Amino acid sequence: MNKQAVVDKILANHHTIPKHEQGVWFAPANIALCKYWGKRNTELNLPYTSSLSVSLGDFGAKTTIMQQAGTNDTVWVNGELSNVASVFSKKVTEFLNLFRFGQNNHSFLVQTHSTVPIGAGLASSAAGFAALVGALNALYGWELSLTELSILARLGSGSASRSFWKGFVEWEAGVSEEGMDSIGIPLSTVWPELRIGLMIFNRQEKPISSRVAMENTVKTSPFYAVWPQKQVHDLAIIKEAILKQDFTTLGETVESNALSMHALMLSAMPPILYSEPATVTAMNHIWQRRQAGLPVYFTQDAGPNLKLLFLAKDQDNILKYFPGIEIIAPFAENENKEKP
Ligand code: 2P0
Repeated sequence: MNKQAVVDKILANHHTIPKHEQGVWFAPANIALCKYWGKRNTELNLPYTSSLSVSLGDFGAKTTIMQQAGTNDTVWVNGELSNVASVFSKKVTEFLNLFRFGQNNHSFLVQTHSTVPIGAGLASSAAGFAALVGALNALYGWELSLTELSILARLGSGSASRSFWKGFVEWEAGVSEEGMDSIGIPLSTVWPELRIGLMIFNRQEKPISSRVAMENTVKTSPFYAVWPQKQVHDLAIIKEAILKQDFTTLGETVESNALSMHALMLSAMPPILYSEPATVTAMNHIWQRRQAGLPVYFTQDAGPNLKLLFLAKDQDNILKYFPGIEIIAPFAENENKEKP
């Protein structure tokens, strides 16, 4: 089954002409605590393993979409017109091709405001595709469930399937070939004291996309065969730690999960190394502080930046030892829907 067949199946008997003048949607970015790394189906972004994330509250993408005359889509990002030849515009246009319903006399005007640095391993594609799908749903008046939106957004980017809810979200790998069971599912547990600190060393576009890196890892790492077992193990522990609000177990497992994913990449041929010298220096700093009694852990995605995990009670100390980091309270009231 290809992407179009999945879209057509979900949208059977739904409007193919916009019901409204425009559609607007905000989607939070999300950080995986238990990572997604490797696809059993690269066309549909179906993963080998389930993963689990926490959404970043107000950090994300707000997208407005409308139809316009002419055949070329127009994509604005943070107030700037994106070049039609850019990788970003091409990705958006290619994804929108799934939603043209054979009507080629118009195109889309897309305006996205992202509070997440694009391409810096901070899940910008997750928020971006989730917001785009949400905005299409609003434009056409489909009234799809968040689960259905999660399936559609996954076709754009796997991690986008987790960006439809606040707080903790599991993306169930599913077993079906067409992926209708490969969906985001929110966890009911809230953990208001949990904090994420963004340690950003580099905001540049990453040299190798996670898509390509994932494929190369699966194909060439001699250790990939043990990754699914590690994931099943870590996911169970992380879910229980969340349920019991056991921060030490959560932090230890999250950090180990991220480091194992990066170890897999290092064992690929050719090797993939997202860490930079600043990343390694920061890791050592975190481990030293932890040894000195500060409960702080990290996770790392497909980029050199780190995300710290800590609790609200330690915020002053965290800021003392890690000055300049951006702190996110994932369970705080989300104000984004009111923002322009
Ligand atoms: C994650 N990452 O679980 C993992 C951990 C990065 C490291 O999902 O190919 O943009 O579009 O499905 O979702 C980043 O990869 O990949 C990612 P595609 P995606 O968050």
